Amino acid sequence: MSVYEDLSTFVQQGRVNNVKEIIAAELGKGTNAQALLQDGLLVGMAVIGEKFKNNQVYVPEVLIAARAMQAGIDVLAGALAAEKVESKGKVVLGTVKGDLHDIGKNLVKIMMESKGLDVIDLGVDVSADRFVNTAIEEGAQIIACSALLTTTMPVMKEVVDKANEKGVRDRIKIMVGGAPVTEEFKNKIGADYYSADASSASDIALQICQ
Ligand code: B1M
Repeated sequence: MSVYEDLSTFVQQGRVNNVKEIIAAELGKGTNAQALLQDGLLVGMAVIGEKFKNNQVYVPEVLIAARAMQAGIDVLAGALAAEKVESKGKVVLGTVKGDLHDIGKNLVKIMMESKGLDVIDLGVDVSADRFVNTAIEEGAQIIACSALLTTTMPVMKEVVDKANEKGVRDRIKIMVGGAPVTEEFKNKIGADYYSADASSASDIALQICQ
């Protein structure tokens, strides 16, 4: 089995220590961090996601797999992020109200920070008010919202409405993303940018701030 297959299997089995050990060893050998993420960790989580959909595994198994994946990302974080440079802009990031999924959001944070952006991470279950008020108070150029549930996507529209209400849409751009979110949905709610993955989200954020 390749190291990527091992990583995928250990994520599925929730074996935190094995995941951390493999990643640390591979980084030591100079293996590409993005490849360990894309071809190992994310593959394992995709398998679990598919099994969850088909009722072959349940929430506890998903949760332990998610912990193993997050542990792997934590070890990778240093390698994914470039050296901290002077701040190129400020982003207020979070997962929307009612939604507790944070692995993708955490990846977005790592990638944005690797581009020199200053990220204020509000965590999960973030209300529209909190997104907009924090962005105003902190002088952020971007609000970045993540949602993984179809039932929580409408909170993104609340963020757009709240920003309109406060009259800040000319200076604060709203980015949306997460598995169920699409370009079409972004257009429908009047947000500014959609991106399918963490890497393109960080590219767009950097363009906005430059
Ligand atoms: Co949940 N869950 N979950 N879950 N979970 C999904 C999302 C689901 C699709 C599974 C399924 O049925 N196949 C389904 C949603 C169905 C729907 O809405 N239509 C679902 C469900 C139903 C639920 C519960 C309701 C289950 C229950 O309790 N019965 C519950 C809800 C809890 C809540 O939030 N209120 C729940 C709970 C959980 C766990 C706690 C067990 C765990 C989360 C742990 C955690 O996040 N700390 C969990 C997990 C792990 C998943 C799956 C299996 C994996 C999600 C993940 O982390 N993927 C997921 C199935 C799936 O997505 N295939 C599922 C890896 C991550 C890197 O990808 O987050 O998509 P992702 O991020 C990507 C892109 O989307 C993008 O960048 C990343 C890649 O580079 N991206 C952005 C993300 N945010 C972005 C923001 C941007 C731009 C890009 O700009 C701002």
